[in-house]
Amino acid sequence: MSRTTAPPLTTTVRTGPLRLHGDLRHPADLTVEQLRHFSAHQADVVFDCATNGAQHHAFTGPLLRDVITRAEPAFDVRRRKDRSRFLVAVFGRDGHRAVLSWPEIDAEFGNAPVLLATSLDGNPLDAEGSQLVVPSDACGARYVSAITEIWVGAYRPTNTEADLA
Ligand SMILES: Nc1nc2c(c(=O)[nH]1)N[C@H]1C(S)=C(S)[C@@H](COP(=O)(O)O)O[C@H]1N2
Ligand SMILES: [Mo]
Repeated sequence: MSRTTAPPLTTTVRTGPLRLHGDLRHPADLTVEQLRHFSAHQADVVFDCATNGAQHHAFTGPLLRDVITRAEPAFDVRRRKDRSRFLVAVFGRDGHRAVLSWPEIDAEFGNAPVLLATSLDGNPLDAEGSQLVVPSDACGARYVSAITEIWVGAYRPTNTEADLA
């Protein structure tokens, strides 16, 4: 039988959970609802956008540090020089991506209060996906929205003496 009416259009594309993976003992797929199980923080931020000028937003969500810590990065938590090797890459659904370093958000290093937002200006982000919030950034490029993936891993130089040690 041929189709006589068009299928209903979906206006909201619901994202899948955010994939947290890499050098982690407990990689996880996390929904925005699951991010609400972590203790929530707020950030009132202003950042500059190259195309739209100054943007002012209020975000709520857990600290990126707390979410990654739950997944247990494969470093020795007692050793600062082990923790200092780790990178964090954040990917958006449209291909936009940004990197942070673990020491940037580690309490004993930069201690930056970077969030994984569950709401933006009071609106829940369940349909859109979480957004990275980097309050210490002057520009908006690392405020990656509609996050699909976060990779955590150690930087590994090749063919150096340190690598062989
Ligand atoms: N997924 C995704 N997130 C993104 C971008 C993008 O292109 N894709 N652009 C960034 C840039 S350059 C800015 S300035 C802010 C803009 O945020 P706003 O639209 O809430 O003002 O989003 C950031 N997050
Ligand atoms: Mo921007």
